[in-house]
Amino acid sequence: MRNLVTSCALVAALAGASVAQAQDDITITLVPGLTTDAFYITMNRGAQAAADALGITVDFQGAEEFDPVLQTPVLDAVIARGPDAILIAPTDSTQMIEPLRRAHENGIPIITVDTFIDDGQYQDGAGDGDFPMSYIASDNVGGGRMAARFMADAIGGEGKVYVSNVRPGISTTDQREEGFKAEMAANYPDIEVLDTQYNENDASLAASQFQAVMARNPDIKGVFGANLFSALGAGNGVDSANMADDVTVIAFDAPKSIVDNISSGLVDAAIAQHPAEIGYFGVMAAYAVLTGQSVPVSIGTGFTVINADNVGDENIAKFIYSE
Ligand code: T6T
Repeated sequence: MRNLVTSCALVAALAGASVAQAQDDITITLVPGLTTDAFYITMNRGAQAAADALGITVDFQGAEEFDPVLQTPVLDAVIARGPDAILIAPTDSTQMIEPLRRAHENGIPIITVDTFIDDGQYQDGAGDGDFPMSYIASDNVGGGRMAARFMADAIGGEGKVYVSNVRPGISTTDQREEGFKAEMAANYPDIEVLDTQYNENDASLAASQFQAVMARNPDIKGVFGANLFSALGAGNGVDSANMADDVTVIAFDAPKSIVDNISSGLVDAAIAQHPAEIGYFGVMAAYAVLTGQSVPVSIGTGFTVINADNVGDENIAKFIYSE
């Protein structure tokens, strides 16, 4: 009996050693929407935590702007290096299909994080971009609906508001706007949603757009900034116009700068995504694919709403994005 136990332990130890060896060789590349955005920096933190837990390597390779023209050559260079899997936040739901097909045709499993390609419903036999294994992200339509409810409450259910957004074609921000408008149309008939202002992910442009909208609509009541730079810019625009007491800003995303603007009263609420969770489960899903497990075709991650009531709570600190 003792010998059997000993030999079982030995077999287990050897098996463990060979798994550890194989894990040492696994490299997953995370391609963010852009490298300098606190959202993706935080996602990488979660990805590294999963890599450490698994004993594998995750590297982070991206462009400096959120732009499919810049993301494509980065992706091509990643494909040429041949990682075991790619996690990517595609910067355009249509334009990134063909570049990602090249990775797929090279036998590299793909998981999209944050944003999706095509319709985001993968592995269902429909659409040109059906090949990624999984999509791990916030519920962006639901988040847009949440933003609309916070906005409506803050402005007393009536008045003019608009969405400050990046550009059409980005799955996440398109869905946030869709959810925001759907919630307003369904439940708040006295709120008028003005034309969306597209800022190309440029906070300075988002700030000057607020001034222009206010010049045309002096009775403007609120702005929904549909991502970090849109929200930061909208807040700065409201601040420069000295309108913080009259205009509600609801932010998507929660870098320190936006959280500081909640403390100062400039931003009313921030819908913090959980980017570290997206990165962590992205790596876990890729590892599952690489080790022959099946994976969910989509994994939804959560939100934490930060406002004046909870901004000082110690439990909130972990949801503020890393920079
Ligand atoms: O809002 C995030 C991300 O979810 C979106 O896809 C692009 O913008 C951010 O990275 C924030 O800048």
